[in-house]
Amino acid sequence: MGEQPLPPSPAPYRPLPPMKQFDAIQGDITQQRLDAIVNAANTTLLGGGGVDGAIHRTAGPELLEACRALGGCPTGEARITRGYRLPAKYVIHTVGPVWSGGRRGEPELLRACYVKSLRLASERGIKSVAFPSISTGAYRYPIEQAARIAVETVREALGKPTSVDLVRFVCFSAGDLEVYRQLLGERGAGSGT
Ligand code: AR6
Repeated sequence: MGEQPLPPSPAPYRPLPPMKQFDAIQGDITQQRLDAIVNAANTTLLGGGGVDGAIHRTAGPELLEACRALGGCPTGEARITRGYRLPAKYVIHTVGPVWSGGRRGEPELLRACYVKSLRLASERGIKSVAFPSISTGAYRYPIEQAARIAVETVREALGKPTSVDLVRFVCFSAGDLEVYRQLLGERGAGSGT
């Protein structure tokens, strides 16, 4: 056999556009070492149970002090503080709607939580954000409907100019993770663009 022809010379190197991604895991959001974690707070911002309680316990009393200075937050809006003793640098506090059947603006308010949290993140140049399943605990929003809003809203936001290039949904239960995985799988495994 003669010599093999040389392979064609490689195409010139062109950097790919930045990949924006989202994924879902099961875990404790307080342990996430991302730029920011989102808190499912209440309008007082002064702490509570569920993920709010866990975040305040891990962040320490400085977080409560910082929240007190904010003077509350209306439903569907978001505020930002430092993360203090958390591995995350920032906490974005957002207030989800209490579920009362779905005809009192709950879907729009829940959507606004994701939109406004990501807007605040981008204003700070934050690159990675972890979300809990907002409103689906004490506020009783049905998980399938809430997760669909979460995934669709985040997918949309990552398609627009933003500093955020990773969004992680941190599910507390295996059942919630399954719901998110199904939704993420519907259009490719978590690619946001
Ligand atoms: N990491 C991730 N997810 C968690 C964690 C954790 N450490 N702990 C709980 N979850 P909830 P809401 C999940 O009730 O429905 C608070 O008292 C939980 O399993 O924390 O928005 C506030 O002060 C569920 O899937 O938030 C408000 O008064 C999800 O987080 C009220 O609850 C949200 O459940 C807000 O209710």
